[in-house]
Amino acid sequence: QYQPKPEHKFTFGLWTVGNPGADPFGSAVREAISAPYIVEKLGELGAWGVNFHDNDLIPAEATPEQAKQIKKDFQAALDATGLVVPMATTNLFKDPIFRDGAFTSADARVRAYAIQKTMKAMDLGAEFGAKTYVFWGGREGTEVDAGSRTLDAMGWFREALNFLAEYNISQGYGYKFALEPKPNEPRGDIFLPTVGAALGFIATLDHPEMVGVNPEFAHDTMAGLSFPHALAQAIDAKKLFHVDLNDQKMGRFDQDLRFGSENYKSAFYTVKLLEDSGYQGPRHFDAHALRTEDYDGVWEFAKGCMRTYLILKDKVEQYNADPEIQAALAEYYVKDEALSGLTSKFSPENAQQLKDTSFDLEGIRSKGRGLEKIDQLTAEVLLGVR
Ligand code: GCO
Ligand code: MN
Ligand code: MN
Repeated sequence: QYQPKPEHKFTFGLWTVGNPGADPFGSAVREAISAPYIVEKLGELGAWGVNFHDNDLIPAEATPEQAKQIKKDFQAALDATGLVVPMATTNLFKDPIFRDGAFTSADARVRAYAIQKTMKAMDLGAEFGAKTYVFWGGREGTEVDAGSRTLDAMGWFREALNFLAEYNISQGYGYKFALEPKPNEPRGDIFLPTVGAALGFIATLDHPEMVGVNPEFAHDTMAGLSFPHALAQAIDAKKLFHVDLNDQKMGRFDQDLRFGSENYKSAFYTVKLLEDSGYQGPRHFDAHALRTEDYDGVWEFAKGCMRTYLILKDKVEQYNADPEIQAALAEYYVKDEALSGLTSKFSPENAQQLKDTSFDLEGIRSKGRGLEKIDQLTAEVLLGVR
């Protein structure tokens, strides 16, 4: 039970399990491991796929011959394990050239280079069959709002995405783009900090149908926002093109904790939204093992992300089938067919009838909503006593 299988669509980035554990105060604690080895291990653990930034696979300094060999070895590992590459992305944050932004740099040369690098990274992703292309604007932000860059940046970001959308079409890659919002870190303030901000921006692009979001659990949680709320908005907008699962304590530095390790209830509602909505995309874990760990700990971490997801999926089924919970929910969702008929669509007649309706305001006001009971029942499902 709770054994991950490819049909569960669990994916990891090369940069997640391959993270050597360096932080701003300390050096790496684990030696680097190769992409084919990561693929082999993920295959053993039951993952479905693996994702990469261009430079996770091909180091920036690799010669064309080296790049060719790396791709050959990686493909061989994919063939041997059956793992797929559903998503690819660009590293637009490590190189010092991106110190003040990539697509939104105030330097036109940097903006052009960022687009060039992304086109090449899209070529690489397409070689391995990736269908989702993620844009995480890690360096797209500021510490200092000089001149009118805060406003200009929106235009530059739009220009870059419009350019790359046309490139996608001209190459026939069929990518869906997924913008990944984050409020801060590494920049003091990152542009398009929330799912809602990204959705608003997408509507201004030349190809809004091609572009959705990649919400991440930790990013909303860091800022004290609710991840399930952000996820729900993305689902409602039909813009959930990808999802980054992990965990995080609120108000901390970016922790990228094992999925479900910290906020059990939010993790439960995350899985519930993904499963109940029929989301078909990858369940991607954008997290890494604690710096305290060696590679045994890394593989425990990877297993743990998937196992907790499956346990919570089971809990969702249990919750959805629990008669007492469903009865409490039926009371919570007060139905009134006649009123809903009036409000579901405007007409002058409906408006008039609604104006003429009298409500039992005191009766409605004085009745509690029953949420203490629902929440306790939810807690008991999660705590395993129901
Ligand atoms: C972060 C981000 C990244 C992106 C990755 C893929 O907080 O560092 O979540 O891990 O998801 O670059 O675009
Ligand atoms: Mn993150
Ligand atoms: Mn992420």
